Amino acid sequence: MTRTWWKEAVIYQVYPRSFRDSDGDGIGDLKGIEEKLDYLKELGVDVIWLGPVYKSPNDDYGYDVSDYYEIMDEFGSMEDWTSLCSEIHRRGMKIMMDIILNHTSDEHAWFQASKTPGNNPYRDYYYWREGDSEPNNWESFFGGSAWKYDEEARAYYLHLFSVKQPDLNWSHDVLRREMYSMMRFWLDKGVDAFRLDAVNLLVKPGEWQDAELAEPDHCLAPCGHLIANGEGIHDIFQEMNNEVFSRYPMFTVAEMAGVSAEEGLLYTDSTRKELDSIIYFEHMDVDNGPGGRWETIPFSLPAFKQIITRWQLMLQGKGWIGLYLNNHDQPRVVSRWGNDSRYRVESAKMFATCIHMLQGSPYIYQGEEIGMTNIRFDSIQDYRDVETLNYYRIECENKGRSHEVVMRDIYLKSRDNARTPMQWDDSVYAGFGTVQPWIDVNPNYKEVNVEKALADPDSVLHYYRELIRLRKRYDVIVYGDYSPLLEEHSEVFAYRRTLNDETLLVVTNFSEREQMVDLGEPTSEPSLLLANYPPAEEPLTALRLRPFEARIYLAR
Ligand code: ISL
Repeated sequence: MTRTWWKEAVIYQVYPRSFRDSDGDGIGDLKGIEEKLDYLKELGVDVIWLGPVYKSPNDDYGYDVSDYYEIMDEFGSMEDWTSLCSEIHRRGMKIMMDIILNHTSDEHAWFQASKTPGNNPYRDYYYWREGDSEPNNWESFFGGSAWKYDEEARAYYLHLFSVKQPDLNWSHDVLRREMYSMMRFWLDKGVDAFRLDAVNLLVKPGEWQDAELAEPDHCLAPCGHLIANGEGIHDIFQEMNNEVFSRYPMFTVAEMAGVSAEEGLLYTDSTRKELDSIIYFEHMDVDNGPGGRWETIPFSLPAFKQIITRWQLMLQGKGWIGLYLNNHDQPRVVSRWGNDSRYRVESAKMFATCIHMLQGSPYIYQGEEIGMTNIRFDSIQDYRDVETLNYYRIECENKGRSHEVVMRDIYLKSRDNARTPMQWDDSVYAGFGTVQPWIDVNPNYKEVNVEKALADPDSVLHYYRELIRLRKRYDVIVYGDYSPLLEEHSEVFAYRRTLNDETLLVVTNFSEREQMVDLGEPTSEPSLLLANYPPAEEPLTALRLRPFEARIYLAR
């Protein structure tokens, strides 16, 4: 067992726009994050992942970068960033930057320059295609065609995400070098880690063949399977590693939709010198129907367990993953697969237990640690996310579906579920700021907020602190081998972790009903390390699990 700092780390994701507004413009900012660093330190997290803070017209809230070397006006200045970075370091924490490589904003100087037809050094930074019609039938992740015609350029450009996010051409040597020096710029400023956005899409196929639209992939746009993990992608990461990552004491986590465990191993196998770890999507796609992510089918625990187990076993001893159930693109898991009314606290703690005890580095998305829930706005006017707004327009206006029916999908899956302001206290605007925020606060803020959670020893927040404390104390949580238990059970997820003479038993009830389970005769007397209910005296052979109950046992 070789100790690796980032394997031991817990990462906290800040969505800067919604974390804390310090200057009264309704938008979160860098100074606001700095104000809350003691809170994060006390929670026990090691790394703060900062969502994109670069200059951006905010079509996709920072994921459309118009200048990689400047800070977005709404968030503050480069001085504010430097101060935040040093305050994070002063508290013994580290900073992870979100790096967007697949596309820029259409307002980026490169894209503007690339429009001039003819002999132009920037033309091939993007995918421009001349002709009378779109080069193929590809659709974007955010709905509608993946091609847009530009009058000035007299050509179509490719955008896998919004029309304001043109895809960069990674086969272009000069462009790649530009990107490597941009990454070194941030590392030279003291950044400790990168979260690499959507990077398994970097390579596009040499031919622009049509996609099979009748069979959309569960999580990718209908063209996604033609693009994801394209030929030559590993060469790019080996080059990037050599040019950038290997020169710094840093770590990388790659966000990749449409990746199998086999492919995940290729990307993160430490001997291949590409990426350190991966955030995969397969387990989050179990409730997506054949029509894609807006079509919701019931959650299946057996399917979920199979995916988790496949990844755990595939990467064991070789690669590494980021563990998560929440982020800024996903609805809140307590509302999605738990029960956000009667069992909000129990189910939030249960999901946290299940995720934090697996092998990998756990990610906590802001507000998850207090059990924040999904949002339901009556009017589409109150939504802000480009993907959600496009979906509403296409479904209602183009396909003629009713407002009520489309809103049902949006309540379940909109990314805005996770983007409402952080709930700090029960004052007006939940302590996020002093004026109406850019997106409305969840009305449950009087009940669900940090101040209240700090004062309640049984809160979700105190439970997260315990989980993190356990991770720092028992190596088995970080380095132990994984083996599944009760594989056939449809309501209970249980597994074992082992390292030398330490064994951890984790048992989680994913249902609202009581479950009787037999974990087998223990080899030694197990002790209960943590549970989300008062302890019950039962042998491991006859556990009676209450709704959403979670327990962690240690045996030596
Ligand atoms: O979340 C998804 C669909 O809602 C995914 O398809 C997601 O868009 C994809 O995995 C990439 O996500 C990342 O890049 C996007 C950005 O909008 C997301 O917020 C980001 O996490 C484009 O930069």
